[in-house]
Order: sequence, then C-alpha cells, then structure tokens
Amino acid sequence: MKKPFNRRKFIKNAGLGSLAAWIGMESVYPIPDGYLPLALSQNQDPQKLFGKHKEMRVLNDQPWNIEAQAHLLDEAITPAEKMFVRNNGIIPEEVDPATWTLTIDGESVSQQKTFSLQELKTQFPTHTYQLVLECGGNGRSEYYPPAEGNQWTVGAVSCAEWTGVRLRDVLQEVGIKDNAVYIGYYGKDSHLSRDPNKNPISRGIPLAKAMEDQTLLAFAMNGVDIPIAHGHPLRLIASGYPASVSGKWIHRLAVRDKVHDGEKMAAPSYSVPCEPVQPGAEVSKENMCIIENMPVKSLITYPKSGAMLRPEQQLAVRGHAWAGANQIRSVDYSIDFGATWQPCLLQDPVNPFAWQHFDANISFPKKGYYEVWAKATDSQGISQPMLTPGWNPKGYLNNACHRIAIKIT
Ligand SMILES: Nc1nc2c(c(=O)[nH]1)N[C@H]1C(S)=C(S)[C@@H](COP(=O)(O)O)O[C@H]1N2
Ligand SMILES: [Mo]
Repeated sequence: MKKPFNRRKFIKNAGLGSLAAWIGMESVYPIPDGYLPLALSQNQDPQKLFGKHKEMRVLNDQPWNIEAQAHLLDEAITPAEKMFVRNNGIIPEEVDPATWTLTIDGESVSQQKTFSLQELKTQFPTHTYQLVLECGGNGRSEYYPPAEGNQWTVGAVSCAEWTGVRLRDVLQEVGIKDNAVYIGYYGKDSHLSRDPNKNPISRGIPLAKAMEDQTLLAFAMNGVDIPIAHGHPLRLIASGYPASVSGKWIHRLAVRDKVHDGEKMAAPSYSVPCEPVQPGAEVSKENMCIIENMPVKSLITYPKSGAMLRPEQQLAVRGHAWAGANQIRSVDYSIDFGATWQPCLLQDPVNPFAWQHFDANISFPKKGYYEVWAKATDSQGISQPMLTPGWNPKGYLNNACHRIAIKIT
C-alpha cells in the first residue's frame, strides 16, 4: 500500500541524513535515483541553504526551526553548522552590510542617532566572548500535558564565540535619559504573513542587562561574519537570558521608559506563571512573569546515547554546563538513576556566560543496561531537577538532568 507523503510527519521525525531510510520504509514504488520529494529540493535543504550538519533535525521549515542533537554539541565552541536555528518569521532576503544601519531611538534616548555598520565597528572597542544562547523552549517536548510550539528536545542551545561592540558603549555615546528602563530590538526579518507592518518578534532586555560587559552588538561569530540564519550583519547578544532576547538582523533599538511592548514581549510568550501551577492549569496573563535568567543545566555530549562497551572498558564521558547569570560550581554523574552521585572534573568558564566543560571516567560494576545522568549545580547551590520541573503553559525552562543510555556487554 502506498502511503501519502506526510511532509509534517517527515519533517518532525527525520534527521536530514535519513531521507533514504525514510523512502525505504514508507514507499512501495521504486523511486528512481536523482529524484527528491519537492519538500527537500535544493533550495529547501538546510544543508545547502544554511550549511547545516546533516544530523541537525528540522522541526519546522515555515519558519525555519532546526535543532542540534546532544552529540553534535561536543565541541567547546559550537561551529555554525551545528548551531540550532530558531526563527519566528522569514529571514531577510536583502542584506547589504555596506548600507546597513542601526538607529537608536525611543522615548528615553537623549537624541536619536543612526550608525552605519562601519561606524559601529570603528568608533567603539571590539570585544570577543564565548556566549551560551539557549532557547527558552529548549526541552519543551518533555512537558505533559504537552505545550504547543516547536518540540525542542535538548538541542536548542549553543556556545559560539561572538565578536562585537558593547551595547553599553554605544548607549553611553548616544546618551540615555534617567527614566530609561528597557531596550527593545527590531529586526529585519518579515512576519510570516509578509505584512510589512507586523514584526515576527521584537523583544528586549532590562537596562541593567544591557549595561553588562558581555552584552554585545555582534557582527562576527567564530571569527567570521555572522551566518545569515544567525543574524548577519548585526545581532544583539545578551547571554544568560532566553535567546529570544538576542535579536537577529537588528536595525533599530528603542530605549524605553517602560518594559518594552514589542511582539512576543507580552504573556504568554517567554513568560511563566509567577507562582507554580498544577500541570495543565489555565493561567491568566496577569499571573505570568517574563523569563529573565535561564536556569542551571548540562548536556552530555560524548558519547552519543546508545554506546556499547565491554566490562573491562572505562567510559570517558564529557559535556558542558551553564547557568544563566551564575557560574557552575560542580557537575556530578550517576549511573544508578540518581541513587548515588560522583563528581566530574569541571573547568572554569573562559569568560562569564560561557559554558563550562566537564568530564569523568566511569567504571561499571557489572554487565547490563545503564543510564549516565549528569547534574550541574550553580554558584548558589541550585542543582538541576531529575524530573521535568514546574509545568508551564508554553513549556519553557525545562532543565531536567540529561541522560544517555549505555550497554555493557
Ligand atoms: N529578529 C529575530 N531575532 C531573533 C529571533 C527571530 O525570529 N527574529 N528568534 C529569537 C529566538 S526565540 C531565539 S531562541 C534565538 C535563536 O538564535 P539562533 O537562530 O541564532 O540560534 O534568536 C532570537 N532572535
Ligand atoms: Mo527561542
């Protein structure tokens, strides 16, 4: 029986590399070599479009939402090909760095000012930091009752090396009024409806966050121009907060005398119940609070889940840990579902808001099935929960322990 091509299901379930497997599985009629379902024609293929690794998982292509898998994030600095993509709208089609400008305006700016990209690059000192970007919805797929939206597993996180000028330096040069409390961004991406009067997203940060050393107007990533999918030619980077505040393709920043009221600032977007609620509860907008710092979290990036070893072999595991504004104090692992924990070796961060690397050599007592769990603890003594934490309507902030399966045979 020939099944109809279910594109959504395919997009949901398939890695980019498993097209052949999918065809073999679901199609009875032989498909000649050289044909591809239209959905994956050349200009729709994220490998070709954005240079993404073939094991990246497409969650949605309208707009593009693509996640990594834990084992793809093994490098200390995330390369562009393994960096998740989270778009709310359509990537800008015409981007010309030579004519790109950034305007600083808003009711709390002393005097509106516009910079060319070249002026930004040459009038202010340049800084480079390794900075974690994690989508507020990373881990959403674990919540029950389920939350609508991209069903991110663990791969909506990255730590790349970002280069740019400090937002603080630019704001100080422009001048802001005493009543300034918030900075809102505007990007050049289009709303899915293509309505030019609508923004797909226009979020922002409190002034104190804007003034931090590591809050950048970035023009380079990993030593080269930012890839188009990640905000070329200019991007706000405010690590530690949900990555939705790190506006891509920015051409305007508004200095606000109130909490910015752009698209997706209002609850329920990027907000959680101010007080914990029972799973499935309805929460009114007045009882939702905007997410600020992301919680403590870690990821085992080696080995890939499903590794097999012989009893005499030791397993070298490693990964990264991060905690919003805090440093990581320790990472522990468990091979007995959290009954006992052993410390991992932990490295210091290269700079604030960079993820920290951990590793451990693990011996297993006997043959059989194991899970290796990792649990990070931050500088305030707060650890990751072992189960999915506080349910919330949009499925944000799941920082439950990551785990991989191991077989000793
Ligand atoms: N202009 C603009 N900026 C944006 C977005 C967007 O859709 N448009 N998505 C935000 C969200 S929700 C996230 S998680 C990050 C994703 O960054 P990345 O695609 O570079 O990984 O970008 C943020 N900045
Ligand atoms: Mo996000």
